[in-house]
Amino acid sequence: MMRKGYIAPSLMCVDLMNAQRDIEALEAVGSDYLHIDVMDNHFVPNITLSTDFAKAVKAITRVPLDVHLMVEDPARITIPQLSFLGPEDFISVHYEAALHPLRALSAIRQLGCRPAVAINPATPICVLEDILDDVEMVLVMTVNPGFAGQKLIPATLNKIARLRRMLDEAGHGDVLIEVDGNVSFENAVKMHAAGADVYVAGSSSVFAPGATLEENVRRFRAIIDN
Ligand code: S6P
Ligand code: MG
Repeated sequence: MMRKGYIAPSLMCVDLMNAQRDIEALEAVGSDYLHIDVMDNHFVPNITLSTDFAKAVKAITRVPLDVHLMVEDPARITIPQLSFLGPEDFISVHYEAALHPLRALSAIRQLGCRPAVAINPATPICVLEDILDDVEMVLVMTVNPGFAGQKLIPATLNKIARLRRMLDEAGHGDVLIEVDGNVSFENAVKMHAAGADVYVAGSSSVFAPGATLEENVRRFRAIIDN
């Protein structure tokens, strides 16, 4: 049985000089989450959006936020800086970036937000086995983290399917699977078939040129809703 899909446009791809206009358009057309990439130029070789940006977005939208932390030692400074988030918002930490992933996940829970763990394409799903009680979502990177506009790593499709099976068999069927990286209209079909729930939509779908944000969101939703 196909599960309901949720769309999470990636704000790293908005026109920064018109961020509020784009966020309002994404809200009006019914985005389920707004995905915010926070990087530190150490865990990944880039710097994009910040916790301050997330705070500014939170002030102008009712859409839940999905804050993806690509920072080393996230519990030290970054998670406490997100204390303005609410119970509807996700914060994800990378398994590879937290020396003590369970400590970081419990810091998210203590903040009153929804904890999620993210894994790089090269990280096997078996490392999640002892974390599943502590997460509401697993974010599967389908490209190496750091940049928009990359190509899907094909092996990650099978990984989504194996993770779905692992979650169901472990009695954690309620844990969502999020996919992030080159989630194009074409790749979303395959990710949906593999069992993904939350789709980070960036330059290869919702922000693709040639159509409006509204048209692209509608086209995307038709794929993940069927
Ligand atoms: C990448 C980041 C992502 C990107 C998204 C962009 O490190 O975590 O959330 O913003 O992947 O989408 P696309 O379609 O350009 O790959
Ligand atoms: Mg991301």
